[in-house]
Amino acid sequence: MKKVFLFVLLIALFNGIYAQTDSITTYTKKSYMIPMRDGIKLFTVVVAPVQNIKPCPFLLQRTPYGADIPIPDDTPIPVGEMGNFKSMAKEGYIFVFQDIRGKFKSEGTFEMNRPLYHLIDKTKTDESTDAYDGIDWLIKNIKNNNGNVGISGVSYPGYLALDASVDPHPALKASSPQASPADMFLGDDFHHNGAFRLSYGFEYSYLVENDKLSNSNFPFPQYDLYNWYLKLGSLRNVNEKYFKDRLAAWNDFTKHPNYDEYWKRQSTLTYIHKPQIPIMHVGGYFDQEDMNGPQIMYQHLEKRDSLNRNFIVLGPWNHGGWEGQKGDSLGQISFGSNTSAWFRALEKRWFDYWLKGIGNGKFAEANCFQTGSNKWMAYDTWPPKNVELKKLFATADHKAEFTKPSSVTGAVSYVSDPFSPVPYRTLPIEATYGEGSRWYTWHVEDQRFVTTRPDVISFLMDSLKEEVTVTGDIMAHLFASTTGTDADFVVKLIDVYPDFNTVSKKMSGYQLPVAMEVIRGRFRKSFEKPLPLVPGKIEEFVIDLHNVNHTFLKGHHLMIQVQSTWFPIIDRNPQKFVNNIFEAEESDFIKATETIYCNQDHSTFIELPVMKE
Ligand code: PG9
Repeated sequence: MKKVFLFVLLIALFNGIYAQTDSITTYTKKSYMIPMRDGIKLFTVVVAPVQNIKPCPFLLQRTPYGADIPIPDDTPIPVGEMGNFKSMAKEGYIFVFQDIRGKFKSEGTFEMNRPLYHLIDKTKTDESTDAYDGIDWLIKNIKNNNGNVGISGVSYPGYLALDASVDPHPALKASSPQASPADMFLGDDFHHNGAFRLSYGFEYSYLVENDKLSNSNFPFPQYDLYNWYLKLGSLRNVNEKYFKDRLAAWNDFTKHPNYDEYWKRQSTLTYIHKPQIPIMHVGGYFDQEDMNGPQIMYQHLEKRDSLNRNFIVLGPWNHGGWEGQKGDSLGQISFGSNTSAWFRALEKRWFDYWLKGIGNGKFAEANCFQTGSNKWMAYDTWPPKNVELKKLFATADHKAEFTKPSSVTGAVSYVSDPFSPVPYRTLPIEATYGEGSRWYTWHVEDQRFVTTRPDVISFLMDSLKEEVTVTGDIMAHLFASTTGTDADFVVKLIDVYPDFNTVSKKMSGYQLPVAMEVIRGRFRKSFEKPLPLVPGKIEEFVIDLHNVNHTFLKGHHLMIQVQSTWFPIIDRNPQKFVNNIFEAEESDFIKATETIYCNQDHSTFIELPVMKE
């Protein structure tokens, strides 16, 4: 969730700061209730230049988080304090913020991730038709517009920007969905490879569905939630004790434990197949909410991008990390430059070209920051083709090597206990969006806090004699068995800094997770039809660790890490197969021994696209 623009604007107004500008100096706000085709009215804020200048395009953002700026209509807004939009504002844009159906001041009913109903039934409304109707009204009713509209947004608003690009209004000329989820069962906010994102799913459904008029934080009785979620026990207790069947989204999670029609019809992968207007997808390698969406949607649309309208930007960011922050570091990790300002300039060029005809319209297919070496790289295909696929194998003596293990029987085992799950980040686990939350940086957290646990196993490579750059999608192939009948596996690719890091001593030995992902074992063959694991049977688990662009520097080590709990971001797998984990009994939760195979016949490895010279 991000609401940086409004926040910066408000601070500016309360402080009475008025900035110097070269051209347009002042904007003003007006509010409207815009009618949709079914008569429902949506609350819309239009922030337009006061000066009578040449006609401007619109930049639209739609949101479930509250569009209003709590100042009276017609209050002058100084351009110098318009947050991320400052440089665009100076040259003339009309900024529009709209509450979606059923949220805050808009009429109608909210539906989380509303499917595109109009594709099947033309009489129905959805986020695409609402964007269309809003745009139609804006170009006809707001004076001094140039007839062109762009749409952007981060996360939910990014997903709304993507939806608006399906059957778009003819005035909608370009879009930039940023950190937009694609599929909520396979890889974004609520599940990853079928494993339920408990703390996020619980807290987010309360956030948006507890109250129409606010973003609600669940009133936890304690600060550190590791024990709170553990004591919660079976997920059936959520409704019994807290939500009382009141939250539609949570109820849907519990009723749809598999990848069924409910998930498919709201997946953007199901209904968006080609870019109908120019689209610039934006994502962060360390996005804790929607890392996968921008990557897979770009790849999905690229297959049918005959008119070259599909572009991608990937940066070293957490969720929306290019907004309101410099993007020069995340947690302890430094990126050496202001990556947000770099992106802002590109974003301005993007909309200036499509909406105002400024510039030459030449945009790199992919602008993907390279972490480790800390530089922006432009590619004409993404992922780039000049790579060699190399297998990094795990060995029975806890090493990682580029040569296949020769042993016949090598394997490593650990006991996974759902009553003592591995925390996904260092305690305290603050409420996701609560005070002091470190939710925003856990994707770069030093993994030494778990490396010594007996239920986390690591495979370390010797230190590198030459740097290795991994660019593109990385896949883990885990050969494993369990004594239970279901199991989760989390695989991480880690950059281990030298024992004595001369660049920054405090980073010595740091274990930076370059990529990590979970799979719920029952879904190894099909997300639609879960299957129990057979105790003792060796199976292959293929896990997509997503896109990276990272240089492992000379003297660093590559490390593979495997564990079977990641709590409470991922709910506890009972480890005994049950039909619906949301209805598991306490007695279904059992300890299990997991074995990872590292031998000739079953060799666990991560496949790395290594950049050729
Ligand atoms: N990650 C949030 C979200 C996006 C789309 C659907 C549900 C949740 C967000 O930050 O908006």
